[in-house]
Amino acid sequence: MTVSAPVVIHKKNAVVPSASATVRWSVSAIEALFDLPFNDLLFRAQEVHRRHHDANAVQRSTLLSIKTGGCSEDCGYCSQAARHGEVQREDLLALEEVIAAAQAAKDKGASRFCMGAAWRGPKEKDLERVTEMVTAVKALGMETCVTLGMLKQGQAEKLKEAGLDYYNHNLDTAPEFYDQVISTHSQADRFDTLAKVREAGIKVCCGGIVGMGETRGARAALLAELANMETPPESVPINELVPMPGTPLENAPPLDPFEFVRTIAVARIAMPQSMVRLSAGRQQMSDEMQALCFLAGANSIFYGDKLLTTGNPEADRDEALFARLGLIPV
Ligand code: SAM
Ligand code: DTB
Ligand code: SF4
Repeated sequence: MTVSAPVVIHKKNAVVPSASATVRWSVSAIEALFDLPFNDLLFRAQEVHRRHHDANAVQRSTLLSIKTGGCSEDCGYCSQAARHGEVQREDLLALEEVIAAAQAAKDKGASRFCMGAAWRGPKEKDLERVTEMVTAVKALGMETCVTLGMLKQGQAEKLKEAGLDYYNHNLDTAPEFYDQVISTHSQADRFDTLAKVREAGIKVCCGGIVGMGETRGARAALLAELANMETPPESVPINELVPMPGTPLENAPPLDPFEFVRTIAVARIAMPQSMVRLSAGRQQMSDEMQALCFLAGANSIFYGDKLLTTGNPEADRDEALFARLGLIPV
């Protein structure tokens, strides 16, 4: 089977909604990649991966939930939505607690520290406290990332001034599936914040979740949206749904593991220069499954025994896996 080559466009520092983006990858070209025989797809992904990245290097970021639960939004996958009533609301952490967690992550070998908050978006006084956290974590010699929800005018600039390297804000799913999963904000809102982040000169971390009962076509449409951004995200987290009790998606049908590996491989081919992050869902994956994901082009992970509210493989298990596979942490 032949797969049409991407149309290359070169416009720097811009994120545009898929509706108006130049089509670098059509959804059907992405679907054709998904439809390849598994071995052909992985071979192509390895070729692209080796052309653009060190084949054995894997970047490690540690996550910390700096403000947990009580979120006003209704994302169908998320345990932190107040209306799903599963996670106790906690206040924004104290600066000292954040610094201690970042230092511990650095001591364990993480190169980036990502702070997540269960907000629709930050209030000004909250943003001020987050900027202090960013500056303090940066001073430890780590890269910084935050995910705080939607940003208002001027907030991205404040984060940039504080020393922020990355802002995580996912498109999460295909445009046609989005309002079946989330009703309190739209994908257009997400693009609006992504544009503010780019404009401020912060690197973009943007991906999505698979395994929410979406079709393969929807997975292809999500990857096409990401790949067609004028500047594709520097970092693309691919999360496998962790079905959380009490959420509308708690009984979502499990995704075929090979389909998850295919999603990683297609992301790698469609976004050759991006870091592709094997994100949520790793705790449920075997070592063999993770090895396939690295072979498919994943080159970053979340590292440390907790994501935001759910578990992640213990650092020791990851160390052992890296040693067995000859992977080099960066
Ligand atoms: N409130 C902010 C937002 O929505 O952008 C930041 C935190 S939110 C928890 C960050 C991301 O975590 C979501 O965009 C989603 O991709 C991912 N996520 C949340 N719950 C998940 C779950 N149960 N399984 C997999 N990924 C999940
Ligand atoms: C991302 O794409 N995945 C991370 C990070 N960005 C913030 C979060 C995963 C959350 C998994 C569910 C939880 O721990 O609550
Ligand atoms: Fe709130 Fe983010 Fe969870 Fe949505 S994903 S409910 S915005 S914390």
